[in-house]
Amino acid sequence: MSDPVNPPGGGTDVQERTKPEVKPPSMYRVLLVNDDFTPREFVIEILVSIFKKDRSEARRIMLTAHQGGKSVVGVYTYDVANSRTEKALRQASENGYPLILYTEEV
Ligand code: TYC
Repeated sequence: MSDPVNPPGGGTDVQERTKPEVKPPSMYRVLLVNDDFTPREFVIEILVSIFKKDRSEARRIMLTAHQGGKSVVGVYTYDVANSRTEKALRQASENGYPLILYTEEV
């Protein structure tokens, strides 16, 4: 009978890893939704101040949502996506605007 602790052949082989030990973190997409009331400039300001976009990129993201209904703001880790989205929603609501952003797993 073979001994599982000291297998025939010496048992010195190292088992090759088939899976990485640590999974990369799941990533989350933040989406911006168009509405008829939030001013364009307010949307741009949110994208610049909270999502660290430069003005021309912020304007492009805003216009994509304005024209097509929604736009991808960016892809972030769970914590960054959710904290920035919550901050943006809070600022919009504090200013009386119905702006919607949401996150989804990539
Ligand atoms: N549609 C808005 C307006 O005409 C501007 C706007 C753009 C609002 C993008 C939200 O996600 C948005 N004032």
